Amino acid sequence: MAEEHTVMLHGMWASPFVKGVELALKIKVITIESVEEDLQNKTPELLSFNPIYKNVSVLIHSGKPICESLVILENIN
Ligand SMILES: N[C@@H](CCC(=O)N[C@@H](CS)C(=O)NCC(=O)O)C(=O)O
Repeated sequence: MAEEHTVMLHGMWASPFVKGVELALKIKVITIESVEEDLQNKTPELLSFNPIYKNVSVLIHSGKPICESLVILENIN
């Protein structure tokens, strides 16, 4: 049951897009599980959640992915 409400963020430490999302999540006190992506060798999960652009950040909430940092920020607020 708890897994259904898990918030996961596929990111990469140097990405400014990911930094913005992480900051917003921190401000909102939303606990996340981070998945660090190697952009030269992306996880199958990232490729299936964001099959067109294949980039970070991707937030997964209750198993549903949200791509694009600005869309994620809108959903957090
Ligand atoms: N418009 C996207 C841009 C994200 C983006 O460009 N992410 C880069 C890292 S900073 C990325 O994942 N690059 C991997 C690639 O293009 O293969 C957003 O706002 O989330």
